Amino acid sequence: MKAISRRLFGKTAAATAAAAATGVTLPGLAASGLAFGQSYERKPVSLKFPEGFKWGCSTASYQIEGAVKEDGRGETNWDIFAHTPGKTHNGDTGDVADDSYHRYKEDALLLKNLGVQTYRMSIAWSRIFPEGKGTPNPKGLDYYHRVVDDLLAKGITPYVTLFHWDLPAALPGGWQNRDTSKAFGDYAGYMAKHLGDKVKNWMTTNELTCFTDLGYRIGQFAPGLKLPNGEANQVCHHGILAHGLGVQAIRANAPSGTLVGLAENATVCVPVIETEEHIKAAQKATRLLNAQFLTAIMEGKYIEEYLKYHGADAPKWEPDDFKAIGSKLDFVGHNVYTPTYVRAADGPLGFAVVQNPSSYPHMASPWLNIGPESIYWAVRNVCELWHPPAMYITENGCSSDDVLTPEGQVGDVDRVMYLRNYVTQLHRAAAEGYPIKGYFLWSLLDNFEWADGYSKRFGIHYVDYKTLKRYPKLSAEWYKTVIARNAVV
Ligand code: GBH
Repeated sequence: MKAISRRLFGKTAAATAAAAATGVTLPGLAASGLAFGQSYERKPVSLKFPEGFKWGCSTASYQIEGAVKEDGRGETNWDIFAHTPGKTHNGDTGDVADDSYHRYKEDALLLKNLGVQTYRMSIAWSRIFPEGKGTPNPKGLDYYHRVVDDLLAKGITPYVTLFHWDLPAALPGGWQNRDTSKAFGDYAGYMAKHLGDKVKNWMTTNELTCFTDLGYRIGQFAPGLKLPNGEANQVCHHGILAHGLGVQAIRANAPSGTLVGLAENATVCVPVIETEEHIKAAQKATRLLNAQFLTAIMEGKYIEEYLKYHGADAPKWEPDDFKAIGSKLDFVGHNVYTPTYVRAADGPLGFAVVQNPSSYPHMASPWLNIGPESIYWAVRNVCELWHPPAMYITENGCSSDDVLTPEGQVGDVDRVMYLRNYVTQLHRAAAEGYPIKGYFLWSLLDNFEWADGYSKRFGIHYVDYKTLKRYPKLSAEWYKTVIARNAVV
């Protein structure tokens, strides 16, 4: 007990308390000009976000829904991949996940309790078109009507992603086949037509590099292929083509006032030092390192450097492809997790990527390097290069080694640390006048983390996978306060 109180109060504090009790001013305190108990004239800096700034949470169909065989849902590439031995941690699959398919009302209540204005969710293409195209499945559409109706009734605006990696397995050749891009366009148009009276904000694809490069070049994600460079580049082209055809189809089928964008995870180039030369280098690097995806979409072409670099391996395209790919967007959604540090350098590129030392800090996922400024530079680089009318952070969050106490609490102070620092940097972007309209935290609840299965938790609600019960973590309490004050706390 003595040891504890010494640790709690320390010698000086104890002496101070004693002095206060006797009305004596300590010499040390007198030097500050303040009497004991008197406060500093603190001038608090309030990091308020612009009025109308939208706070939300983000999820994806295959990661939360489960119910993979229900109501006519067709099989997807991820069902097959996850059920292939050795592909996911522990052989985990999305068969049950968070069972959100049945618990969507409960999950919407979690959102409501947070006070979010918005929710970013995705639609499982294979619930709508079990074969990827052809005959639609009315039960699938009904389900999303129910989800959206429930959100709207709770005062939450849905932002809907059409493709978050769960590709209908029946589509021959998957993303290697150009027809898949067309099938996506048709599906996007169908959704805009049938849900467009209720959903006003659409995103085509989520993170192009993840379902193209990671699926077909690196093999870490479904379908797990390691294609040669030329064929992999063609897959990437089909990805951006799908996005473009999706934008066109949504515009053709949705009522006026509908807003269309995408959710990209462009490489975020952070200048090593905030000086003119490094800032310029980071901007050049942003354009070049994202040439295959966001740059092609924003500029409606493959830039020369990209084509030259790949030579005979460059993708092939048809005359009208870039009319679709370069379609004007109402907003750019950017998922932000980690920084890539860039400096000015001599040579034709004018920049160099600085490798992180092995001591670089990361969260529970080894890849998740902590770099709060990345969220600021994600906004600034994209805005300065391409001037989109609006931007959203469509995902930001982190994994942490959460422990549920017997009392049902999770003290994820590391997640709060991560989030607070990123949101502070996002505030800077808003305060400087960039058109950043909202922030979606990844994720509402722990879920199927792709190849990492259930081993990595990204939620601000803990999910007990035995009971499927949800528990708000400390980070949920923190986020609720941020939203209530529309400010960094
Ligand atoms: C996003 O992906 C996704 O949109 C979302 O579904 C996901 O749950 C969330 O972020 C959290 O991961 O193991 O070193 O080879 C983030 C992109 C792609 C980053 C795969 C990690 C693996 C790196 N992720 N990548 S490594």
